[in-house]
Amino acid sequence: MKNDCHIPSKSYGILEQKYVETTQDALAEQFLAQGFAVLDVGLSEQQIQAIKNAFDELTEKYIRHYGAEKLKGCDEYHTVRAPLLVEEHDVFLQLALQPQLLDFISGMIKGVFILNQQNAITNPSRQEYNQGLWHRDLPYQHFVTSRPIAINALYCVDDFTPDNGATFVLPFSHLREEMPSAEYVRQHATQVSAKAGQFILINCMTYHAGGYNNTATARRAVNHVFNIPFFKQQIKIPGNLSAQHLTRTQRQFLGFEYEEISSVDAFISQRLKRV
Ligand SMILES: O=C(O)CCC(=O)C(=O)O
Repeated sequence: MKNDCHIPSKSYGILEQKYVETTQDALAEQFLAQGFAVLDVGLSEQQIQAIKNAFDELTEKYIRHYGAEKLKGCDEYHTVRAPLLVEEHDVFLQLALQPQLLDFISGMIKGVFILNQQNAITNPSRQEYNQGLWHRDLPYQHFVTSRPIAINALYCVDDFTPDNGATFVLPFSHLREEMPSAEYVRQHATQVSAKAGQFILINCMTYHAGGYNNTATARRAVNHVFNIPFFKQQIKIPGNLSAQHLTRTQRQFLGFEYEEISSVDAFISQRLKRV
């Protein structure tokens, strides 16, 4: 914790300085500079509890459906893929379409963006799991961009604490191409604590890893990767989700207007509709 009394407030020789007026501006500044931030979208206790319940019910059904041994065999035991596609658990779709979250993302990714993936992730009690390894969310990529092109919004189903394996990030690592050295990791890895109901926002090029959960209960989260529409979705959403009750903007966020065009004829007729 920084002691604010000792941070100098006066300066000299500065011609330009960024000013922030709102808490959203401050959050955006933190996110752009350090590659991560925590967003509170003001969910009620009831909503937070409904997500906890849906998480457990869906995880249980999913494991029963695919079989624990099969899921363990392909390292998928701690992840439920695309929960927003399960219509009876509407809370996951609502979470992905949370207006304050989408506002923040649209301030960071200029122009169009779509949801690439949503996963319900369990960080199990006192065990290793696949998200506990340093990675980028655009894995195997070693370029960096001057503006975010993909953002992970990790919803905290439970409080994230140092004891239960809150996510570690490497601040500023979205600005350099290579993975920083082991020494840098030891010195600068930062564990991000957050309350249930908040989102940990991570630039997808910021290296991060789930922490070790040294408590007796699992630590639950739902990740959302939003990106420019040039990257294909991990699991196709259009066609697997009914669009009937969605607004045009919601359909856009979910990728309905950015599917690959099947032929030149279809491309031309789509262009003609626009004129
Ligand atoms: O479970 C966590 O704390 C990290 C999740 C993660 O690494 C991811 O969503 O890419």
